[in-house]
Amino acid sequence: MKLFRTKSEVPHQDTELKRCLNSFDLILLGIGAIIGAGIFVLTGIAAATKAGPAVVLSYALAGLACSFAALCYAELAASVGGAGSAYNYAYVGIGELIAWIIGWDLILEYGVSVGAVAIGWSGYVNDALNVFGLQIPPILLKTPSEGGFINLAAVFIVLFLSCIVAIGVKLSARVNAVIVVIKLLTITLFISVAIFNVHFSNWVPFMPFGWKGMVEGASLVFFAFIGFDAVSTAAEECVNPQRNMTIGIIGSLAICTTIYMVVAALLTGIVPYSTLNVKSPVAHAILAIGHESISGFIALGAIAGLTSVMLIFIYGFSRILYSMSRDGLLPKVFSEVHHKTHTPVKTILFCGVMMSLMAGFFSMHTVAELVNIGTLAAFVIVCISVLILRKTKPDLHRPFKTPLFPAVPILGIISCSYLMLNLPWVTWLRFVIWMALGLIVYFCYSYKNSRIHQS
Ligand code: ALA
Repeated sequence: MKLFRTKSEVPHQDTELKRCLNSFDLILLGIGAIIGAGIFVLTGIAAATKAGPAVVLSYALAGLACSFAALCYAELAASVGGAGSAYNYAYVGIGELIAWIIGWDLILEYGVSVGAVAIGWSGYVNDALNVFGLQIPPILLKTPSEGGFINLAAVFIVLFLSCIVAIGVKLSARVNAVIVVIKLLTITLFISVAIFNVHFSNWVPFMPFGWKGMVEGASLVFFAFIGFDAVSTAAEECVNPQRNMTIGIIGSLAICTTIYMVVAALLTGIVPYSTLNVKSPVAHAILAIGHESISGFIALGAIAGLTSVMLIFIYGFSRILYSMSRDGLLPKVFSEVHHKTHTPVKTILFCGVMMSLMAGFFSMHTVAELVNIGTLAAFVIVCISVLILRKTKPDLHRPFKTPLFPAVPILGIISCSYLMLNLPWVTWLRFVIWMALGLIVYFCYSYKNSRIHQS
Protein backbone atom coordinates (compact mmCIF):
# COMPACT_ATOMS: atom_id res chain seq x y z
CA MET A 1 0.00 0.00 0.00
CA LYS A 2 1.45 3.34 -1.11
CA LEU A 3 0.28 6.13 1.19
CA PHE A 4 2.30 9.03 -0.15
CA ARG A 5 1.52 8.78 -3.86
CA THR A 6 1.18 12.33 -5.22
CA LYS A 7 -0.99 13.88 -7.87
CA SER A 8 1.88 14.65 -10.24
CA GLU A 9 1.42 11.03 -11.34
CA VAL A 10 -2.02 11.98 -12.66
CA PRO A 11 -2.20 13.36 -16.22
CA HIS A 12 -3.17 17.05 -16.49
CA GLN A 13 -6.89 17.53 -16.25
CA ASP A 14 -8.54 20.30 -18.25
CA THR A 15 -11.20 22.11 -16.31
CA GLU A 16 -14.83 21.95 -17.39
CA LEU A 17 -15.70 24.90 -15.18
CA LYS A 18 -16.10 28.32 -16.80
CA ARG A 19 -13.31 30.95 -16.39
CA CYS A 20 -15.14 34.18 -15.63
CA LEU A 21 -13.87 35.65 -12.32
CA ASN A 22 -11.33 38.53 -11.98
CA SER A 23 -9.36 39.93 -8.97
CA PHE A 24 -12.16 42.29 -8.00
CA ASP A 25 -14.70 39.43 -8.04
CA LEU A 26 -12.33 37.45 -5.82
CA ILE A 27 -11.86 40.26 -3.27
CA LEU A 28 -15.65 40.56 -3.11
CA LEU A 29 -15.86 36.78 -2.81
CA GLY A 30 -13.33 36.97 0.07
CA ILE A 31 -15.08 39.79 1.94
CA GLY A 32 -18.37 38.07 1.28
CA ALA A 33 -17.08 34.89 2.89
CA ILE A 34 -15.09 36.42 5.73
CA ILE A 35 -17.28 39.09 7.35
CA GLY A 36 -20.28 37.38 8.91
CA ALA A 37 -21.29 35.68 12.13
CA GLY A 38 -17.79 36.22 13.53
CA ILE A 39 -17.99 39.99 13.77
CA PHE A 40 -21.78 40.28 14.10
CA VAL A 41 -22.27 37.56 16.73
CA LEU A 42 -19.03 36.20 18.21
CA THR A 43 -17.28 39.53 19.01
CA GLY A 44 -19.73 40.20 21.81
CA ILE A 45 -19.50 36.67 23.23
CA ALA A 46 -15.70 36.71 23.11
CA ALA A 47 -15.53 40.16 24.77
CA ALA A 48 -18.02 39.27 27.50
CA THR A 49 -16.82 35.77 28.35
CA LYS A 50 -13.18 35.47 27.30
CA ALA A 51 -11.15 38.57 26.52
CA GLY A 52 -12.91 41.77 27.63
CA PRO A 53 -11.83 44.88 25.67
CA ALA A 54 -8.68 42.92 24.79
CA VAL A 55 -10.84 41.19 22.16
CA VAL A 56 -9.22 43.70 19.83
CA LEU A 57 -5.93 41.89 20.53
CA SER A 58 -7.68 38.52 20.04
CA TYR A 59 -8.57 39.72 16.55
CA ALA A 60 -5.00 40.86 15.96
CA LEU A 61 -3.63 37.47 17.07
CA ALA A 62 -6.11 35.42 15.02
CA GLY A 63 -5.53 37.74 12.04
CA LEU A 64 -1.77 37.31 12.35
CA ALA A 65 -2.05 33.50 12.35
CA CYS A 66 -4.32 33.72 9.32
CA SER A 67 -1.99 36.06 7.47
CA PHE A 68 0.87 33.53 7.68
CA ALA A 69 -1.47 30.84 6.38
CA ALA A 70 -2.86 33.24 3.75
CA LEU A 71 0.60 33.89 2.31
CA CYS A 72 1.12 30.13 2.04
CA TYR A 73 -2.32 29.73 0.47
CA ALA A 74 -1.48 32.42 -2.08
CA GLU A 75 1.77 30.70 -3.06
CA LEU A 76 0.08 27.35 -3.52
CA ALA A 77 -3.02 28.76 -5.21
CA ALA A 78 -0.83 30.57 -7.73
CA SER A 79 1.54 27.68 -8.44
CA VAL A 80 -0.61 24.58 -7.94
CA GLY A 81 -4.18 25.92 -8.23
CA GLY A 82 -7.16 23.67 -8.80
CA ALA A 83 -10.73 23.86 -7.58
CA GLY A 84 -10.00 21.80 -4.48
CA SER A 85 -8.10 24.49 -2.55
CA ALA A 86 -5.83 23.17 0.24
CA TYR A 87 -6.88 19.63 -0.61
CA ASN A 88 -5.35 19.98 -4.04
CA TYR A 89 -2.15 21.60 -2.73
CA ALA A 90 -1.59 18.79 -0.25
CA TYR A 91 -2.22 16.24 -3.00
CA VAL A 92 0.56 17.69 -5.10
CA GLY A 93 2.83 18.67 -2.20
CA ILE A 94 2.68 15.76 0.21
CA GLY A 95 0.56 12.89 -1.01
CA GLU A 96 -2.86 11.36 -1.28
CA LEU A 97 -3.43 10.32 2.32
CA ILE A 98 -2.68 13.79 3.71
CA ALA A 99 -4.73 15.31 0.89
CA TRP A 100 -7.63 13.09 1.85
CA ILE A 101 -7.27 14.14 5.50
CA ILE A 102 -7.29 17.82 4.57
CA GLY A 103 -10.20 17.34 2.15
CA TRP A 104 -12.19 15.57 4.85
CA ASP A 105 -11.26 18.42 7.16
CA LEU A 106 -12.49 21.00 4.67
CA ILE A 107 -15.79 19.15 4.29
CA LEU A 108 -16.18 19.67 8.03
CA GLU A 109 -15.17 23.34 7.81
CA TYR A 110 -17.44 24.28 4.95
CA GLY A 111 -20.42 22.12 5.75
CA VAL A 112 -20.58 22.94 9.43
CA SER A 113 -19.89 26.67 8.91
CA VAL A 114 -22.91 27.04 6.68
CA GLY A 115 -25.07 25.42 9.35
CA ALA A 116 -23.63 27.70 12.07
CA VAL A 117 -24.08 30.89 10.08
CA ALA A 118 -27.62 29.88 9.05
CA ILE A 119 -28.52 29.48 12.73
CA GLY A 120 -27.15 33.01 13.42
CA TRP A 121 -29.09 34.27 10.39
CA SER A 122 -32.37 32.90 11.66
CA GLY A 123 -31.79 34.62 15.04
CA TYR A 124 -31.28 38.01 13.36
CA VAL A 125 -34.29 37.47 11.10
CA ASN A 126 -36.43 36.72 14.12
CA ASP A 127 -35.17 39.95 15.76
CA ALA A 128 -36.02 41.91 12.60
CA LEU A 129 -39.51 40.36 12.40
CA ASN A 130 -40.09 41.29 16.05
CA VAL A 131 -39.52 44.95 15.14
CA PHE A 132 -42.54 44.68 12.81
CA GLY A 133 -44.58 42.87 15.45
CA LEU A 134 -44.22 39.47 13.78
CA GLN A 135 -42.89 36.31 15.38
CA ILE A 136 -41.84 32.87 14.19
CA PRO A 137 -43.36 30.24 16.57
CA PRO A 138 -40.53 29.23 18.93
CA ILE A 139 -41.00 25.55 18.08
CA LEU A 140 -39.99 26.35 14.49
CA LEU A 141 -37.04 28.49 15.54
CA LYS A 142 -35.28 26.24 18.03
CA THR A 143 -33.48 22.93 17.62
CA PRO A 144 -34.65 19.87 19.58
CA SER A 145 -31.84 20.36 22.14
CA GLU A 146 -33.09 23.91 22.73
CA GLY A 147 -36.64 22.71 23.33
CA GLY A 148 -38.02 23.28 19.82
CA PHE A 149 -38.53 21.03 16.80
CA ILE A 150 -36.60 22.51 13.87
CA ASN A 151 -34.95 25.81 12.97
CA LEU A 152 -37.10 26.32 9.88
CA ALA A 153 -35.74 29.73 8.83
CA ALA A 154 -32.20 28.33 8.86
CA VAL A 155 -33.27 25.35 6.73
CA PHE A 156 -35.03 27.62 4.27
CA ILE A 157 -32.11 30.01 3.73
CA VAL A 158 -29.61 27.18 3.12
CA LEU A 159 -31.86 25.52 0.51
CA PHE A 160 -32.65 28.84 -1.19
CA LEU A 161 -28.99 29.86 -1.48
CA SER A 162 -28.01 26.41 -2.73
CA CYS A 163 -30.36 26.96 -5.67
CA ILE A 164 -28.74 30.36 -6.40
CA VAL A 165 -25.27 28.78 -6.48
CA ALA A 166 -26.54 25.93 -8.67
CA ILE A 167 -27.89 28.37 -11.28
CA GLY A 168 -24.41 29.64 -12.13
CA VAL A 169 -21.14 31.11 -10.87
CA LYS A 170 -21.50 34.56 -12.41
CA LEU A 171 -24.98 34.96 -11.01
CA SER A 172 -23.87 34.06 -7.53
CA ALA A 173 -20.85 36.38 -7.77
CA ARG A 174 -23.19 39.23 -8.73
CA VAL A 175 -25.62 38.55 -5.92
CA ASN A 176 -22.62 38.41 -3.61
CA ALA A 177 -21.26 41.77 -4.85
CA VAL A 178 -24.50 43.56 -3.97
CA ILE A 179 -24.57 41.98 -0.52
CA VAL A 180 -20.94 42.86 0.17
CA VAL A 181 -21.68 46.54 -0.52
CA ILE A 182 -24.61 46.45 1.91
CA LYS A 183 -22.41 44.75 4.51
CA LEU A 184 -19.66 47.35 4.20
CA LEU A 185 -22.18 50.20 4.39
CA THR A 186 -23.61 48.66 7.56
CA ILE A 187 -20.20 48.50 9.18
CA THR A 188 -19.43 52.07 8.08
CA LEU A 189 -22.72 53.17 9.66
CA PHE A 190 -21.76 51.45 12.91
CA ILE A 191 -18.29 52.99 12.93
CA SER A 192 -19.53 56.50 12.17
CA VAL A 193 -22.03 56.41 15.04
CA ALA A 194 -19.84 54.54 17.54
CA ILE A 195 -16.76 56.69 17.11
CA PHE A 196 -18.50 59.67 18.75
CA ASN A 197 -19.78 57.62 21.68
CA VAL A 198 -16.65 55.98 23.05
CA HIS A 199 -16.11 56.18 26.81
CA PHE A 200 -12.50 55.43 27.61
CA SER A 201 -13.55 54.08 31.01
CA ASN A 202 -15.12 51.09 29.17
CA TRP A 203 -11.64 49.96 28.14
CA VAL A 204 -10.56 49.65 31.78
CA PRO A 205 -9.66 46.96 32.82
CA PHE A 206 -8.39 46.18 29.36
CA MET A 207 -7.56 42.53 29.94
CA PRO A 208 -9.94 41.35 32.70
CA PHE A 209 -9.39 37.64 31.97
CA GLY A 210 -5.63 37.97 31.50
CA TRP A 211 -3.47 36.66 28.67
CA LYS A 212 -5.20 33.27 28.73
CA GLY A 213 -8.59 34.88 28.15
CA MET A 214 -7.24 36.93 25.29
CA VAL A 215 -5.80 33.81 23.59
CA GLU A 216 -8.98 31.80 24.15
CA GLY A 217 -10.81 34.76 22.65
CA ALA A 218 -8.53 34.51 19.62
CA SER A 219 -9.33 30.79 19.24
CA LEU A 220 -13.03 31.69 19.24
CA VAL A 221 -12.99 34.79 17.00
CA PHE A 222 -10.80 32.86 14.58
CA PHE A 223 -14.17 31.85 13.12
CA ALA A 224 -14.49 35.44 11.89
CA PHE A 225 -11.50 34.95 9.56
CA ILE A 226 -12.58 31.68 8.04
CA GLY A 227 -13.46 32.24 4.45
CA PHE A 228 -10.40 33.78 2.81
CA ASP A 229 -9.44 30.24 1.87
CA ALA A 230 -12.78 29.91 0.08
CA VAL A 231 -11.36 32.29 -2.51
CA SER A 232 -8.82 29.64 -3.45
CA THR A 233 -11.57 27.17 -4.33
CA ALA A 234 -12.34 29.38 -7.34
CA ALA A 235 -8.87 28.93 -8.89
CA GLU A 236 -10.22 27.12 -11.95
CA GLU A 237 -12.80 29.82 -12.60
CA CYS A 238 -10.41 32.82 -12.66
CA VAL A 239 -9.44 34.64 -15.82
CA ASN A 240 -5.81 34.82 -14.63
CA PRO A 241 -5.41 32.50 -11.61
CA GLN A 242 -1.86 33.55 -10.65
CA ARG A 243 -2.50 37.27 -10.36
CA ASN A 244 -6.18 37.10 -9.36
CA MET A 245 -5.62 34.58 -6.55
CA THR A 246 -2.83 36.50 -4.86
CA ILE A 247 -4.69 39.80 -4.91
CA GLY A 248 -7.95 38.13 -3.92
CA ILE A 249 -6.64 36.25 -0.89
CA ILE A 250 -4.23 38.80 0.59
CA GLY A 251 -6.44 41.79 -0.25
CA SER A 252 -9.60 40.46 1.33
CA LEU A 253 -7.80 39.29 4.49
CA ALA A 254 -6.06 42.66 5.00
CA ILE A 255 -9.30 44.61 4.58
CA CYS A 256 -11.21 42.34 6.97
CA THR A 257 -8.56 42.35 9.72
CA THR A 258 -8.56 46.14 9.75
CA ILE A 259 -12.35 46.29 9.91
CA TYR A 260 -12.52 43.73 12.74
CA MET A 261 -10.02 45.52 14.94
CA VAL A 262 -11.78 48.84 14.50
CA VAL A 263 -15.24 47.36 15.17
CA ALA A 264 -14.02 45.38 18.21
CA ALA A 265 -12.35 48.44 19.73
CA LEU A 266 -15.42 50.62 19.20
CA LEU A 267 -17.89 47.99 20.38
CA THR A 268 -16.11 47.58 23.71
CA GLY A 269 -15.62 51.36 23.87
CA ILE A 270 -19.29 52.33 23.65
CA VAL A 271 -20.76 49.86 26.18
CA PRO A 272 -19.24 47.80 29.04
CA TYR A 273 -17.87 44.54 27.63
CA SER A 274 -19.86 42.51 30.18
CA THR A 275 -23.16 43.54 28.49
CA LEU A 276 -22.23 42.10 25.11
CA ASN A 277 -23.11 38.42 25.59
CA VAL A 278 -26.29 38.71 23.48
CA LYS A 279 -27.48 37.37 20.11
CA SER A 280 -26.93 40.60 18.18
CA PRO A 281 -24.19 42.53 20.02
CA VAL A 282 -23.47 45.13 17.33
CA ALA A 283 -27.11 46.19 16.95
CA HIS A 284 -27.62 45.82 20.71
CA ALA A 285 -24.77 48.22 21.57
CA ILE A 286 -26.07 50.87 19.18
CA LEU A 287 -29.54 50.47 20.70
CA ALA A 288 -28.03 50.79 24.18
CA ILE A 289 -26.62 54.23 23.32
CA GLY A 290 -30.04 55.35 22.11
CA HIS A 291 -30.05 54.98 18.31
CA GLU A 292 -33.06 52.75 17.69
CA SER A 293 -33.53 53.16 13.94
CA ILE A 294 -29.80 52.88 13.20
CA SER A 295 -29.78 49.70 15.25
CA GLY A 296 -32.57 48.35 12.99
CA PHE A 297 -30.56 49.15 9.86
CA ILE A 298 -27.53 47.42 11.34
CA ALA A 299 -29.61 44.30 12.02
CA LEU A 300 -30.74 44.25 8.38
CA GLY A 301 -27.14 44.70 7.21
CA ALA A 302 -26.07 41.80 9.43
CA ILE A 303 -28.71 39.59 7.81
CA ALA A 304 -27.25 40.52 4.42
CA GLY A 305 -23.73 39.84 5.70
CA LEU A 306 -24.58 36.40 7.00
CA THR A 307 -26.33 35.61 3.72
CA SER A 308 -23.23 36.26 1.65
CA VAL A 309 -21.10 34.10 3.94
CA MET A 310 -23.42 31.16 3.39
CA LEU A 311 -23.45 31.78 -0.35
CA ILE A 312 -19.66 31.50 -0.63
CA PHE A 313 -19.41 28.52 1.67
CA ILE A 314 -22.01 26.55 -0.25
CA TYR A 315 -20.01 27.35 -3.37
CA GLY A 316 -16.70 26.30 -1.76
CA PHE A 317 -18.17 23.14 -0.27
CA SER A 318 -19.45 21.91 -3.62
CA ARG A 319 -16.08 22.64 -5.28
CA ILE A 320 -14.16 20.64 -2.66
CA LEU A 321 -16.43 17.64 -3.23
CA TYR A 322 -16.15 18.18 -7.00
CA SER A 323 -12.36 18.04 -6.81
CA MET A 324 -12.21 15.01 -4.56
CA SER A 325 -14.67 13.17 -6.76
CA ARG A 326 -12.76 14.05 -9.93
CA ASP A 327 -9.71 12.43 -8.36
CA GLY A 328 -11.76 9.31 -7.66
CA LEU A 329 -11.71 9.69 -3.88
CA LEU A 330 -15.47 10.26 -3.74
CA PRO A 331 -18.17 8.80 -6.02
CA LYS A 332 -18.26 10.11 -9.61
CA VAL A 333 -21.65 11.76 -9.22
CA PHE A 334 -20.03 14.62 -7.26
CA SER A 335 -17.98 15.75 -10.27
CA GLU A 336 -20.71 15.80 -12.91
CA VAL A 337 -21.01 19.32 -14.33
CA HIS A 338 -24.35 20.40 -15.81
CA HIS A 339 -23.99 21.29 -19.50
CA LYS A 340 -26.14 24.44 -19.24
CA THR A 341 -25.12 26.01 -15.93
CA HIS A 342 -21.49 24.78 -15.98
CA THR A 343 -21.83 24.02 -12.27
CA PRO A 344 -21.91 20.69 -10.41
CA VAL A 345 -25.67 20.99 -9.84
CA LYS A 346 -26.22 17.60 -8.20
CA THR A 347 -23.34 18.18 -5.77
CA ILE A 348 -24.61 21.62 -4.83
CA LEU A 349 -28.12 20.37 -4.19
CA PHE A 350 -26.81 17.41 -2.19
CA CYS A 351 -24.66 19.78 -0.09
CA GLY A 352 -27.65 22.08 0.34
CA VAL A 353 -29.80 19.32 1.81
CA MET A 354 -27.04 18.10 4.17
CA MET A 355 -26.22 21.60 5.40
CA SER A 356 -29.87 22.53 5.87
CA LEU A 357 -30.35 19.48 8.08
CA MET A 358 -27.40 20.60 10.17
CA ALA A 359 -28.81 24.13 10.39
CA GLY A 360 -32.24 22.83 11.32
CA PHE A 361 -31.27 20.45 14.09
CA PHE A 362 -28.01 21.59 15.71
CA SER A 363 -27.16 24.60 17.88
CA MET A 364 -24.61 27.22 16.83
CA HIS A 365 -22.62 26.94 20.02
CA THR A 366 -21.95 23.22 19.45
CA VAL A 367 -20.60 23.65 15.96
CA ALA A 368 -18.58 26.92 15.89
CA GLU A 369 -15.53 25.54 17.73
CA LEU A 370 -15.63 22.36 15.67
CA VAL A 371 -15.35 24.49 12.54
CA ASN A 372 -12.36 26.33 14.01
CA ILE A 373 -10.38 23.20 14.88
CA GLY A 374 -10.95 21.70 11.42
CA THR A 375 -9.92 24.87 9.68
CA LEU A 376 -6.83 25.43 11.82
CA ALA A 377 -5.70 21.87 11.09
CA ALA A 378 -6.13 22.56 7.37
CA PHE A 379 -4.06 25.74 7.67
CA VAL A 380 -1.25 23.88 9.42
CA ILE A 381 -1.13 21.34 6.58
CA VAL A 382 -1.08 24.13 3.98
CA CYS A 383 1.96 25.71 5.67
CA ILE A 384 3.67 22.30 5.80
CA SER A 385 2.89 21.78 2.09
CA VAL A 386 4.73 24.99 1.19
CA LEU A 387 7.83 23.81 3.05
CA ILE A 388 7.72 20.38 1.41
CA LEU A 389 7.01 21.63 -2.11
CA ARG A 390 9.89 24.12 -2.02
CA LYS A 391 12.15 21.16 -1.29
CA THR A 392 10.65 18.51 -3.57
CA LYS A 393 9.74 20.78 -6.52
CA PRO A 394 12.20 23.69 -6.41
CA ASP A 395 11.71 24.45 -10.12
CA LEU A 396 7.93 24.72 -10.00
CA HIS A 397 6.75 27.99 -11.57
CA ARG A 398 5.81 30.22 -8.61
CA PRO A 399 4.24 33.52 -9.73
CA PHE A 400 3.87 34.42 -6.04
CA LYS A 401 6.39 33.37 -3.40
CA THR A 402 5.76 33.52 0.35
CA PRO A 403 8.13 36.22 1.69
CA LEU A 404 10.66 35.57 4.48
CA PHE A 405 10.82 31.87 3.67
CA PRO A 406 10.92 29.61 5.70
CA ALA A 407 9.94 31.89 8.61
CA VAL A 408 6.38 32.57 7.39
CA PRO A 409 5.24 28.92 6.97
CA ILE A 410 6.92 27.96 10.26
CA LEU A 411 5.23 30.84 12.09
CA GLY A 412 1.97 29.79 10.45
CA ILE A 413 2.35 26.25 11.80
CA ILE A 414 3.23 27.50 15.30
CA SER A 415 0.48 30.13 15.55
CA CYS A 416 -2.33 27.95 14.15
CA SER A 417 -1.29 25.03 16.40
CA TYR A 418 -1.26 27.40 19.40
CA LEU A 419 -4.84 28.46 18.67
CA MET A 420 -5.87 24.80 18.28
CA LEU A 421 -4.39 23.98 21.68
CA ASN A 422 -6.57 26.67 23.26
CA LEU A 423 -9.81 25.00 22.16
CA PRO A 424 -11.79 22.83 24.65
CA TRP A 425 -11.00 19.11 24.91
CA VAL A 426 -14.55 18.15 23.87
CA THR A 427 -13.95 19.90 20.55
CA TRP A 428 -10.79 17.87 20.13
CA LEU A 429 -12.72 14.68 20.84
CA ARG A 430 -15.35 15.45 18.17
CA PHE A 431 -12.61 16.34 15.74
CA VAL A 432 -10.76 13.07 16.34
CA ILE A 433 -13.99 11.08 15.80
CA TRP A 434 -14.68 12.90 12.51
CA MET A 435 -11.14 12.28 11.29
CA ALA A 436 -11.28 8.58 12.28
CA LEU A 437 -14.48 8.26 10.25
CA GLY A 438 -12.64 9.86 7.33
CA LEU A 439 -9.86 7.31 7.50
CA ILE A 440 -12.38 4.46 7.42
CA VAL A 441 -13.96 5.92 4.26
CA TYR A 442 -10.51 6.40 2.71
CA PHE A 443 -9.32 2.84 3.26
CA CYS A 444 -12.67 1.24 2.40
CA TYR A 445 -13.48 3.27 -0.72
CA SER A 446 -11.16 6.08 -1.81
CA TYR A 447 -7.83 4.25 -1.90
CA LYS A 448 -9.13 1.66 -4.39
CA ASN A 449 -11.08 4.12 -6.53
CA SER A 450 -8.43 6.87 -6.72
CA ARG A 451 -7.42 7.90 -10.25
CA ILE A 452 -3.82 7.26 -9.24
CA HIS A 453 -4.68 3.69 -8.31
CA GLN A 454 -6.64 3.21 -11.54
CA SER A 455 -3.90 4.62 -13.82
N1 ALA B 1 -15.94 34.15 8.74
C1 ALA B 1 -17.27 33.72 8.62
C2 ALA B 1 -18.15 34.38 9.59
O1 ALA B 1 -17.69 35.11 10.43
C3 ALA B 1 -17.37 32.24 8.71
O2 ALA B 1 -19.36 34.17 9.54
